[in-house]
Amino acid sequence: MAILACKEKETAVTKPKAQPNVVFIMADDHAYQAISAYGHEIGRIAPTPNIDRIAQNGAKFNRAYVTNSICGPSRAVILTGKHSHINGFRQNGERFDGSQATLPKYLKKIGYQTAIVGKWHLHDWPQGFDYWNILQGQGNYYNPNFVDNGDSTTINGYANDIITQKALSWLKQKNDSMPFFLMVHHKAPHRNWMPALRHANKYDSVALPVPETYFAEHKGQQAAKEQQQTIYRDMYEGHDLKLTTAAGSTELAHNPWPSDFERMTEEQQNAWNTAYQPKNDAFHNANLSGKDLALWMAERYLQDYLATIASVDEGVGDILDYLETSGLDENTIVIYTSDQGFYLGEKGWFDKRFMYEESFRTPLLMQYPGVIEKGSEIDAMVQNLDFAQTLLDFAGGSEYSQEMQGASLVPLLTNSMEEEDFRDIIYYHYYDYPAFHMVKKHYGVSTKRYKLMHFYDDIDSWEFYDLEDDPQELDNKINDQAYQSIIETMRVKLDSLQTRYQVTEKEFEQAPKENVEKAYENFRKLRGTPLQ
Ligand code: SGN
Ligand code: CA
Repeated sequence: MAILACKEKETAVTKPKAQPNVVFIMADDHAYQAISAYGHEIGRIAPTPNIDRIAQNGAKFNRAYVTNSICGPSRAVILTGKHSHINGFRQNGERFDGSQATLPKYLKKIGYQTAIVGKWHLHDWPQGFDYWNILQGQGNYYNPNFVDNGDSTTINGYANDIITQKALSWLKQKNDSMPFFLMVHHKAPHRNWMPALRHANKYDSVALPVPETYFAEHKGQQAAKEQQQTIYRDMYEGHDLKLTTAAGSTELAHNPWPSDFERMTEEQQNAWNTAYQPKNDAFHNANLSGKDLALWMAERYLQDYLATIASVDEGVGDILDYLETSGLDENTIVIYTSDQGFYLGEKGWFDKRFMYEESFRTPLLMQYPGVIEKGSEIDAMVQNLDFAQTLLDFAGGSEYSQEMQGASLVPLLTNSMEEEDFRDIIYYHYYDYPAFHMVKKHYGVSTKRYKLMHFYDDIDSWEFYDLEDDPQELDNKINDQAYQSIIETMRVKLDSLQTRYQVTEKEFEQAPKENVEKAYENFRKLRGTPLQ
């Protein structure tokens, strides 16, 4: 149980050591496209050198997926190792039943001290943590409210910096005679993408790549046609794009939730205006419309989104530095992930929710010196469902995984299993409708090559993709004769996974029609009149 501060860094890859510490760092809505270790074009312009250190020190999962691409549900899956319909938290806004068995509770049983700082978003106080200090609700970028073991306080500063500081303070005062599990949950890069003041102009002078599919028409994709997360249609000019009403003015354009800006101190507001006013004035003077305006919106969105990540990356660097200088790194597993993926303009979108690749996938990097080979890459299909079992396995508590629905990733991480022998198909189920962005309920299965999805509730629409021929998922082949036999095989696999995971009829219920109508009305009002 003691911390192994051994200095034999170069030891060959071996069996897991006894009771490693765990630092689990999770961002909110961090697309893998925006992590340079993943090799996307964006990473060359906006590198994440500290997050990449984890990939260099350990493993990069190239096919990590979630089971339900939305915040609260993803967090509940991570804590329980069970699908949403089993842990009971299917959509945002529900209350997590904190009395159920969770990873931190099991880790405590086997001798760990446990802590969480940052975003929680499960609408109940955390259970199973010796220390918790969480953002109230979604949290704000500037001067956020934190709830510290029950007491709420506003802390001046920038959310990601405060979260890193809280994590470091806890690490410095923890009990050194016990192994620990620390969850560090960042606010960024969640909407409305407000960068730290020091990063507010970071990407102003570079052209960020707008995806080829930015003006996609969603042919044969009814749910994609009916969503409300299209950058050039659904973003709020003031709140999301930080635009002002006119050149020379600092008054924000359309913004249904002024509190994000109003809570800034006068000094912060002045610094913000100094950073944004020249670029906003230039926008007004350019008088853009049509496609040029849509492209400008993508640029502004990407600039802000990536600038919020800069502070997360710095925070990861501070934590890694601390682990290294204290010698703790030798016996500490460090994980970097996100609660789901995100759209950076692909298909015209921001947000997540869909089972299409960008939001279905999530970044996953893991280091554990001497156990996980440096610079390794894992192509097996893994899910956030597997995290709890993996950590229990490393910690010597796998007897507590019996009722969990994932699989331990330890054999993959220690090279004791061929990737082909891991699972070859994964299950997905999204429920959050009607809700923000009006993405229809859907479920489906995916192998590395094929994906079958069914959108339901007030539509009934099947989609099928051959990811090898059509990685951008533009060409729905559900009615293509050439694919009928593989589609049939995928339907059988879908049925058998639903049986295996105990999905019952209850999961396919429709939302009351009046709730859907009310939601459409509410979002129409919130939207106001878009720029043309
Ligand atoms: C907020 C956002 C939505 C986002 C949800 C869920 N609007 O409501 O765009 O989809 O959170 O995000 S905001 O303008 O108020 O930020 S999640 O990460 O919590 O699932
Ligand atoms: Ca999220």
